[in-house]
Amino acid sequence: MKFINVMLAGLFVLFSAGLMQAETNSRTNLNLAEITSETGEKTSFKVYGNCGMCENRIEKAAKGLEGVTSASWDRDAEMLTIEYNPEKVNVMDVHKAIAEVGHDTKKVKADDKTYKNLPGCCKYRD
Ligand SMILES: [Cu+2]
Repeated sequence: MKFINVMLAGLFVLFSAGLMQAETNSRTNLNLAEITSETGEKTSFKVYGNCGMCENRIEKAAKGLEGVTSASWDRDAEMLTIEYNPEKVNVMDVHKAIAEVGHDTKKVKADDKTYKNLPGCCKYRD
């Protein structure tokens, strides 16, 4: 009988330890999620373009970079808004990636050859 009590006590200790461990894990995950959202930054800058095709091209180029979590280009204002993790990507890389697909940004100009290959409706320079 005494033996069974010891066994039960032992099981109880193991069980409690398991629960505490599980709680610690979920707390750690929560903290990581908080840190990630705290380091996420948002910024907007000028990106030249015309149409819906431009919008897709610009957003795709920005989102193609690791660390960029969202990208939205406003056709009327010709402004791109991105959310990104500054530990993984810097904004200058985003400017470069967009210029590489043919769109001038406030800081980086697309080269003429790439620009000439854009569809007619996307030619934004005059
Ligand atoms: Cu276009």
